Amino acid sequence: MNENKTNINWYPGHMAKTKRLIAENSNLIDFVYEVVDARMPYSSKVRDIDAYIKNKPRIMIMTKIDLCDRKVTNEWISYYEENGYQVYPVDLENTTNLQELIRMTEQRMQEEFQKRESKGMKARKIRVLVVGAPNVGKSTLINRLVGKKAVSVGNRPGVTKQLSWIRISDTLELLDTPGILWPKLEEAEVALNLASLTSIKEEILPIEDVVYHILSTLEKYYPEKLKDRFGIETVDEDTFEDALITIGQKRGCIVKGGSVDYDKVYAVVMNDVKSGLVPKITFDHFHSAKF
Ligand SMILES: Nc1nc2c(ncn2[C@@H]2O[C@H](COP(=O)(O)OP(=O)(O)OP(=O)(O)O)[C@@H](O)[C@H]2O)c(=O)[nH]1
Ligand SMILES: [Mg+2]
Repeated sequence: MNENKTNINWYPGHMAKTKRLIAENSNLIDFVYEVVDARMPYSSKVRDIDAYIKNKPRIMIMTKIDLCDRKVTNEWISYYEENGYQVYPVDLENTTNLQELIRMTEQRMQEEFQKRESKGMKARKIRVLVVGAPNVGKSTLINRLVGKKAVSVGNRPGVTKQLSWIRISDTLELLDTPGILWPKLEEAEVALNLASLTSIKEEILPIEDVVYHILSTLEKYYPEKLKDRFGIETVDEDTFEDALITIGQKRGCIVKGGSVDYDKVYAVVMNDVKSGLVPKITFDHFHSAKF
């Protein structure tokens, strides 16, 4: 997607551990919900996932549909469908009825269960691994399926700390897992998208780079939102400082003496995106992606 390489090597021990535990539980897993964020259907898709979920049947759950630019995200959905994925787009904020997803899962598993039955094996629940990058909505999905708060959620990466099985119904059991990434975030744009949309901890990348990325991505794809929300029209390396000053003045990020508090401006921009105050945006644009 981007020829720039980065040296970001943020792959904390707990992510490697999660992958190891998933591999160890592999025999217990029948099915996989691979969760990605609809605003970054490319950047938030865990790169090395096939290696440890093997050929298990899966559905790609595309969350945060309410926050994405549907036209652009639909191009990704078509792309994944053309490549054999079954995709389930969902707004977990406003959807409580996920019966269709349960039905799709049962349908895909039916053949397997018939095989089992014909071998005289006892019927059992379908065991589903829920896996994906940090903060994409894995635990929220589980809570919606159970119909109550069964696992912790929060709008920051790293909320789920351990694997846990949750019973959904007589036919379904889900394994919640901590968010994972992959060992080297080589594509700069991917790392910046993950940081912009709250899937990488804030302190991992320089915040001014992330804010620059947010503003310049808005300028590129959603200039009207850049104008409406932040009151600016252009952002490039020469005008970045001016843009920060404009935002700072507009949003009251001023220190004594009247100058702009840059840290506050960074926080304002990050928080606007994080809280969905700049809605209908998709940072991965299919036509500019280089696979
Ligand atoms: N608007 C919107 N917010 C969502 C949606 N799905 C999840 N969220 C929010 O995203 C945030 C993260 O949700 P979690 O379920 O904790 O994410 P997770 O993937 O379990 O994250 P980790 O456990 O940290 O890996 C929460 O604030 C959710 O309310 C969605 O479809 N739409
Ligand atoms: Mg979680």
